[in-house]
Amino acid sequence: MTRKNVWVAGLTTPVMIALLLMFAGSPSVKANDQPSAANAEVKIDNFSFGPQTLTVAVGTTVTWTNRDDIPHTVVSADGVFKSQVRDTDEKFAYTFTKAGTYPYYCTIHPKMTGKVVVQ
Ligand SMILES: [Cu+2]
Repeated sequence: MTRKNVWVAGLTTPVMIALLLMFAGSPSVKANDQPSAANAEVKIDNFSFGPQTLTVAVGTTVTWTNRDDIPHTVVSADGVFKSQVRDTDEKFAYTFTKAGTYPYYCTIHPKMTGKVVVQ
């Protein structure tokens, strides 16, 4: 080894170790900061969806929870998603992977409507 190579090797090894430690420590932090793992909630209560219009980012999982003491459904007007009948405290979740406006309603009570806007 020349003098120069020894110097480079001596400098590089601690840098490599530091980088390896940074990468080794990062996955748990990244998992928590994942923007694509966003969640949003809609509550169904007193024959209405709240918020009636929900705006979310692409990749967001929206969970509807029936807080009413009456069964409801969450059905996309355009056939994009369709829940089964959700009884009290039952949930339905859908992940929106494309931007757009998604109107939906309850098939048991068609006057119950809501909208998810995905940006
Ligand atoms: Cu309903």
